[in-house]
Amino acid sequence: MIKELVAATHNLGKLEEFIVLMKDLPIEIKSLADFGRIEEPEETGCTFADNARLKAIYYARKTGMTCIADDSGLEVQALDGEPGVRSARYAGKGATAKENNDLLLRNMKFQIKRNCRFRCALAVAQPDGKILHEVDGICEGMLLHDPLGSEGFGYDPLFWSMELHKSMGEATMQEKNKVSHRGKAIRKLIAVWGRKNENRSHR
Ligand code: ITT
Repeated sequence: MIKELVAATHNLGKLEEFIVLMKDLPIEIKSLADFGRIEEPEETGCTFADNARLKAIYYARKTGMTCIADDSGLEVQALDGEPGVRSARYAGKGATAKENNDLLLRNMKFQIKRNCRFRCALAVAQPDGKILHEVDGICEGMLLHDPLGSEGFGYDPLFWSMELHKSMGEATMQEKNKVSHRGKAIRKLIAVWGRKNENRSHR
């Protein structure tokens, strides 16, 4: 079982969620802040899974430790899955969440069909570049016409969760983690780790 894991993200919203979602595991979670300044890699993948793998391997090599990386984003059906893998840079490189959200609302102004989903791909890699685990998670919702709430990060205030009956921007982190794409993906990973331990103890 892994004892130490670097949550390899520069996104503080994701980092906080990782820490809470993995708090009951006997794993020490480190953040990239523990390793000084590390440049971000170019996210050249065409899918969330490609980019999660790319980031996990890149940061594992840079830190010399096992890393977990997340590539995630919002897919809006009426926009053929946009912003998708470009979610963080929808309004341009270095765009703020507000700039991305404003552009999305403009592009959806006359759309009645507002189905959307958050997707998350997670990859865990060793410093030698070996991928140990890959999991994913999806969270379905509807795109609001105006932001609601100030919790969470990114597109959360625009995302209406049918399960929670509120926007992700109104949900507490505990509520969000129960239904979110990242919560589902991390729980899959924890289940895989649990199964591996069971197999070992039966040998
Ligand atoms: P790292 O690559 O350092 O992890 P990032 O923010 O650039 O940070 P991504 O490339 O995976 O990460 O982009 C994810 C973007 O998708 C993120 O910036 C948000 O705009 C959006 N997003 C992902 N998960 C989200 C969530 O749970 N709530 C709201 N927006 C989310």
